[in-house]
Amino acid sequence: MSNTSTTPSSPSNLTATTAVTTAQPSIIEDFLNKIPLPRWALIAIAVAVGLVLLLLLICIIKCCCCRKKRKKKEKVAFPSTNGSPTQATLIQPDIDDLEGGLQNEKRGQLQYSLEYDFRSQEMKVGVKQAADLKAMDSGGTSDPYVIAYLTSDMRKKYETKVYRKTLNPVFNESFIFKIPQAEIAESTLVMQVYDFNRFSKHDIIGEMRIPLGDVDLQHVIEQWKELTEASKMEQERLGEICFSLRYVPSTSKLTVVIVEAKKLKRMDAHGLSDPYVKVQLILNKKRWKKKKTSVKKNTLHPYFNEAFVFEVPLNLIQNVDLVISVWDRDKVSKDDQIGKLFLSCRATGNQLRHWSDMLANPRRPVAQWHSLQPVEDVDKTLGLKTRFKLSLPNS
Ligand SMILES: [Ca+2]
Ligand SMILES: [Ca+2]
Repeated sequence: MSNTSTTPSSPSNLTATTAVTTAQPSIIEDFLNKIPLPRWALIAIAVAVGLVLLLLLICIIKCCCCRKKRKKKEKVAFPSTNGSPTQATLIQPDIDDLEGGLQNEKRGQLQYSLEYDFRSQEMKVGVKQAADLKAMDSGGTSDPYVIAYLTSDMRKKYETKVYRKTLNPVFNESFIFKIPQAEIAESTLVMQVYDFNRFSKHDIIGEMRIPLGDVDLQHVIEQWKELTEASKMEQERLGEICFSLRYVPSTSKLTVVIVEAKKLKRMDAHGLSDPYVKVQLILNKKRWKKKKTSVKKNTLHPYFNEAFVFEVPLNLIQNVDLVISVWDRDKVSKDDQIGKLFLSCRATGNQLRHWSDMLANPRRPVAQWHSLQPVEDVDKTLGLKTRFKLSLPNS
């Protein structure tokens, strides 16, 4: 034991000490010599302290890095706001900023009036005029028109005339909505101002939503209101379709010409849609006859111009439902319905008008645009349960 211990008295140690002393003069050496611990213990302590310091340093660096990463993550999470709710809570302040920015965009104002007749249960909506509308066309103007509807019955939509090249149109049109008093509180009046375009899809300038539950309908209301950005829900429209109808009673021929569709909903994740149209006749709630157009690949604005002739005797024309549905062809999975609508004597609004125009003008083709409606809604109205669901295109 004593041989290995490095006491300063041992001769071998003395030579080592003098060697160190010549290399690093006295003060540190004196200090170390005064500490009553062997040299190896001092080295061990020094190493331990060094290790602790190193560990501390690593901890500090790691903490700093984590904080930076977390900040980066918050920034990355922002674009995918429709992601998980945890992300949404993380980025709350940024979303507020964004919404503020969008709402600041001026879209113009709309003057409207509201009058409810409690006796006839009718809501009279006046679309008076608009001012300072946002310019949507390259010439710095717009071609505005207004679509008005109640959320309680989306099938009934009214449209004003289109006013060309103006940002301050005077509409002065009024529309009557049948709505029971009991349904008023749940319903919202929506007025959307669109810019008409002859050769491209119509742009929405802005909209106004008036929850009728908040309105005092004892009085006639007339006021101006600022237009806001159209809500996402309404922007996600299913699309519109134009077709003409012609009925010749003497030959019992019903001719349906599917002209074109526009603003169709995008159904394919990596593309647009591959639309085609099915034309179907339903008699007494049962599928009777059907035909379909060709498929137009990768477009939301397909042009078909395809005619279909059905034989429908005059005595059946009152009992027949004409169902027009737009489908998206898919190679891998089964085809999806984008939207549909039906025309017959039991239809409402635009559809009923088109059908009765056709009957009132025998032998003359009558063309009209229609908004596609959700498949479930139309099927429900038609009374088609699952077993009557329109068959798949391949069947
Ligand atoms: Ca325009
Ligand atoms: Ca497709």
